[in-house]
Amino acid sequence: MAIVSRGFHGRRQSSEHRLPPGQYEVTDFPVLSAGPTPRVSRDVWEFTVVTETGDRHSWNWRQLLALPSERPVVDLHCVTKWSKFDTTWQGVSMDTLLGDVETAAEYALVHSYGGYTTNLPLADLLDGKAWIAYGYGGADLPPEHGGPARLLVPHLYLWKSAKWVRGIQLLMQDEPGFWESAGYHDYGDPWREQRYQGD
Ligand SMILES: Nc1nc2c(c(=O)[nH]1)N[C@H]1C(S)=C(S)[C@@H](COP(=O)(O)O)O[C@H]1N2
Ligand SMILES: [Mo]
Repeated sequence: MAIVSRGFHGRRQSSEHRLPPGQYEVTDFPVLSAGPTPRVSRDVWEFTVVTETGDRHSWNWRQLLALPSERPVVDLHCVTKWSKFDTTWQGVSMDTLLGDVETAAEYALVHSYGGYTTNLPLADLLDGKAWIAYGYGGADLPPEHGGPARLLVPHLYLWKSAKWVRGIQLLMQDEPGFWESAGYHDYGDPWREQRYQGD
């Protein structure tokens, strides 16, 4: 998959070809949180997928770490216009977590510790496009960037990558999350510059 292998081989693309329209490159890693950083202890941390029929699939911290993990190297694009190239993560693919989940749902509403939510089509969580990430830059994911674990869905603007993720609700109909209810675009493709409703 191109998005994963980009950091491992091949010529680096010049930065202008990696920058979606309206973005500029940063080298630091800005912190953007709508509220205080929740401190979630790994002892009580749990990630739960709830299907449209109410079936629940939960993983505690030990169970998450026991799953096969991947090390995606991806570019991040924030709607506030910064992009950061070649960020290195460790986490469990959503394909692994959703592999045994029976569902007819087409939409997902992601929930975080602290109350943040964001929505996306279920298809955007599958086929190697999304991870529950617990490592960043070779270390544990720091709390301000979403540790213990966050959703990583780098092909969409970064507000879709819910920090302090606690669960995903699978839905037959699309339901807007926190920023989507406040006027941000429902889908948020950086390459089509889908920042706000109507873009
Ligand atoms: N739970 C939660 N997740 C969140 C946010 C938030 O406020 N709360 N902010 C989003 C936004 S708008 C952005 S740009 C990124 C920022 O991630 P960072 O702080 O690791 O750069 O997290 C996203 N995930
Ligand atoms: Mo953002």
